[in-house]
Amino acid sequence: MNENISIIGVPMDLGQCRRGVDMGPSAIRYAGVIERLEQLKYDIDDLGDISISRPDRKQREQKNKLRNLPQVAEANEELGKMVDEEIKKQRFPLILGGDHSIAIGSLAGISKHYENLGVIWYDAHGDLNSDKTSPSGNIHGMPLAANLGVGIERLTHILGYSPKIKPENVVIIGARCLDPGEKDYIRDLGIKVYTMHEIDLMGLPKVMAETIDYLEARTDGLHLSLDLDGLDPSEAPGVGTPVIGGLTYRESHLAMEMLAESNLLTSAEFVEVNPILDDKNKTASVAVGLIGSLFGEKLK
Ligand code: HAR
Ligand code: MN
Ligand code: MN
Ligand code: MN
Repeated sequence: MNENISIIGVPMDLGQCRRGVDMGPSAIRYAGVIERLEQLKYDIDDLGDISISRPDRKQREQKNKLRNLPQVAEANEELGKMVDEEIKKQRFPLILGGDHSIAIGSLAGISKHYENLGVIWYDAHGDLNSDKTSPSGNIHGMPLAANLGVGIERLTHILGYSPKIKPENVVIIGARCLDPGEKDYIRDLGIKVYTMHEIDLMGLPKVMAETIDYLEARTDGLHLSLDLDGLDPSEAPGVGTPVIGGLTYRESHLAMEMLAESNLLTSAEFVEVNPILDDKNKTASVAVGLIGSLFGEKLK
């Protein structure tokens, strides 16, 4: 693994309706992410948080199929540029959210550097909606679609190119809340998905081993996009859209260790931590525990 990590906080809460997820980056820092990585002898550059412009009240009250689109798009352009710069400096971008809409900017900056970027989307949701299929108008339900080139141009063309990733290079893990439009899309494009059903049947170790083999064979870089709501709400309660029946902390910890052992990872983001909905910063601590495993705590 790259020994140099750049941390970028994205205090974004405009991709959904619940306040508090903008404090995610602070909560994860408070839970000790930097100390944890420094103990593992990484060189850490914490770039702080990018600034997010707020919509005024009139804008907020507008009925729109894409809530807060201008602000979300603008922040993602900014994030994309920063991520691109850090990769040029040969540093590993570790992005802390913020709601999942920020994965549009992350991948805009990352994917420029790879012909076939692989993505593991660890999430209860598919995030495969567009303005046409979204039941909510919330952009945090759209980032995977936008990165695949589906949706409106303001989101699909961040940093001026599209698509960012190919459907055959994506693996979704932990899904258990997919909208009808998302299911159609998964079926049409043949995206590889391990829902909780497959995880229950096969066991998480087999799922991760298959995922790693599959992506290793076809990709030249690997991004982990981990939405904390992929975990069960009993262990990660501080998220805006909890869905019962999720992955346990131990399963997730093992998934991170297997990724560390694979030595394939080139970037990562941890999103949707909402400290206001949390129980004594438990979810941020879970995120830090997972980050420790992902960066090879067991191996070092
Ligand atoms: N699928 C629903 C929508 O589009 C819910 C999205 C859920 N939110 C997330 N994303 N946390 O993973 O609105
Ligand atoms: Mn998500
Ligand atoms: Mn989710
Ligand atoms: Mn362990």
